[in-house]
Amino acid sequence: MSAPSGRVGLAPGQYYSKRWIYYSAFGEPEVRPEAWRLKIDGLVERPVVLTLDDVERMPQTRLTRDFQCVTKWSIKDVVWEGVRLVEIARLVGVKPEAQWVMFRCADGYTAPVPLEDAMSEDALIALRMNGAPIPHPQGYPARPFIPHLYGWKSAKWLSEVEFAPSYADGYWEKFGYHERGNIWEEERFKGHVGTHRLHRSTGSVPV
Ligand SMILES: Nc1nc2c(c(=O)[nH]1)N[C@H]1C(S)=C(S)[C@@H](COP(=O)(O)O)O[C@H]1N2
Ligand SMILES: [Mo]
Repeated sequence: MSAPSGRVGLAPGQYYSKRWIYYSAFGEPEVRPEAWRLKIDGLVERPVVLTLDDVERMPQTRLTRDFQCVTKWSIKDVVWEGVRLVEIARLVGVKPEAQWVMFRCADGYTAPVPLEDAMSEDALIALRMNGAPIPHPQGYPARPFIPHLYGWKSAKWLSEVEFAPSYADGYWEKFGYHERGNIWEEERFKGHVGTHRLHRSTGSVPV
């Protein structure tokens, strides 16, 4: 499966690192797999609330893609597995007025992405990284992953996918980070005068 742009690998202005840096702007929430739910709602014909079992039973896609944080570190060749966002969209029937997707998380973190980017063929709701369930500090049990967008759009501890008519800021966008965040266009900040601040980390581990 190819990226929509046909491009994979290290994006401009990035460097490969051996270490993930775990970010959690609101700390790490407690997540119990049996209590976890994923709401799919907003501009859809048939809103649903999915259990982890439900998501695991949907067709799974596996792909190898780099992860690229806007602060310039990238992790090479991460193996991602999960459900394609187009499958989720098909399940609920997205209305034609929908233009944006807002990801909402158990910790209160939010991240918007254009519908078009979320509907690219390699955009996933990931349940597994490198052959194992997503580790808790990295967003267990689910995080969206859209390879051509910066890592802040990969909202950890995902709890809701909302289809929306228009753009709204998420957590980082309020600090001046870009509406879309395309890695090939280096869409790091809105315009050129972002009032951005540095990410806060809770530690790092070797891959
Ligand atoms: N819930 C939540 N998701 C989040 C963040 C966060 O602070 N909270 N940080 C984002 C940022 S800026 C990046 S680069 C990645 C980092 O992923 P990692 O913690 O697995 O390294 O998570 C993204 N998703
Ligand atoms: Mo990031």
